Amino acid sequence: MRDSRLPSSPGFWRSPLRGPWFTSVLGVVLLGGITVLFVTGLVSYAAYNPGLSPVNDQTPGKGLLGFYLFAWPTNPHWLYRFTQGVHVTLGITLIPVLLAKLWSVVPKLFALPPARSLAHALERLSLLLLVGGALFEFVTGVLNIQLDYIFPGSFYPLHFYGAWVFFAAFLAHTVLKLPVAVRTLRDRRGEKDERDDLTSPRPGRPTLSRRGALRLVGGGSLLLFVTTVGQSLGGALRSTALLAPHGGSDPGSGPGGFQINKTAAYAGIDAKETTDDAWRLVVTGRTGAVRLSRADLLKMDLHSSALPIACVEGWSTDDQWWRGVRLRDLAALVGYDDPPDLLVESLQRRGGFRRAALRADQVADSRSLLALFANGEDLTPDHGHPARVIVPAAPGVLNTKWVARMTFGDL
Ligand SMILES: Nc1nc2c(c(=O)[nH]1)N[C@H]1C(S)=C(S)[C@@H](COP(=O)(O)O)O[C@H]1N2
Ligand SMILES: [Mo]
Repeated sequence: MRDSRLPSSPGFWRSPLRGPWFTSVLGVVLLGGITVLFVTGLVSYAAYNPGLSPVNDQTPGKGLLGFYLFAWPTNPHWLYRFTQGVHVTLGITLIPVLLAKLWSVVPKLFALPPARSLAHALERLSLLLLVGGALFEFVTGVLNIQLDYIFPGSFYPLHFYGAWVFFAAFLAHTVLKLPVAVRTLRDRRGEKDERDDLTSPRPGRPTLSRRGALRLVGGGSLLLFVTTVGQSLGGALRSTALLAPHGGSDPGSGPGGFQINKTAAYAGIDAKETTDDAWRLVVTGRTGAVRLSRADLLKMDLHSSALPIACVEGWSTDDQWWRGVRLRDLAALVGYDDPPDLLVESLQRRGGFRRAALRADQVADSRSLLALFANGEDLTPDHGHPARVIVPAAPGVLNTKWVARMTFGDL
């Protein structure tokens, strides 16, 4: 057992960097960071209108875990741009910290005997959930923003349930370890830890101080931060988002020159169906259904609003100038002075997000439009010509493109 060639022996682990101080610093950073990730993640789920089932989510209530769900507001209009930008940018920035933290405690993974007591067995089990949960959440998150939708089923439920498992283990771990971490940091023992189960009993020669190692981790985080954050900040900084999947790509210039998620070609939109002659919008409500041509829509009151597109993947656009018909005017057209919920369906037949449901307060907001124009010109095919929905503060996925049908009524 004491054979230092085996990872179960403390002597196997020689790095002089390991020790309570190093682990505590990283732990305290993660305590703050992961709490923010958890909160911004939960609100992102609420913003998705899961309650409007089964359109937006197949398992809308999330049982007990949905206790906190609330109606996502429409103000300020950049709300989701902010919360989801923080969620994704912070998640990416924390990757080096997480990896360093796991590295700093890895000897414990191999420690024998597997359990010294029932309490010790329970503690190790909770660590399995903690480490497994952390890896699961970071890996699924990164895959989602890299547009690799390889999950069995939807990303949302996986990342959501995973977050609760992870956060429960994280809370238990915090309760157990925070007092020790605070004591360690307060004692400022920095470079000279006493013997404990993190410090190597026969450390190798240091090539880097602990503070130096922390600076390295911080430098890695900073590098990830500056190559990611541009996708949410916009303006001239957008081109610095080298790491972001859409960041480096140039969305072009002119009125349609802002980020495109799924192109018309990807969505299988047939240009013949979107001409003024062919395209009709079917609006259904209390008084029945009406079919509107683009010319009919242009005869209605047109309004403008400056709103961004903000995707769950973390990227967002600056405010764009949209012009079109207010959703609440369309509701009034089919018998609702007081707008109800709205189901929007796209012409699109394959891939992507073909329909989305909006809540009554989103429909009622005077900035919510069925947009026909962006930045003074007809919508481009990729941005949803002939008509798309745009709603303040909402996730991009609710801004359905290539709209064909709108059904008003309580969902
Ligand atoms: N019909 C349809 N509408 C859609 C999508 C789609 O795949 N199909 N993607 C949504 C998502 S996830 C986002 S972020 C926005 C992106 O809009 P943009 O491509 O104009 O930037 O469109 C939304 N509307
Ligand atoms: Mo999106």
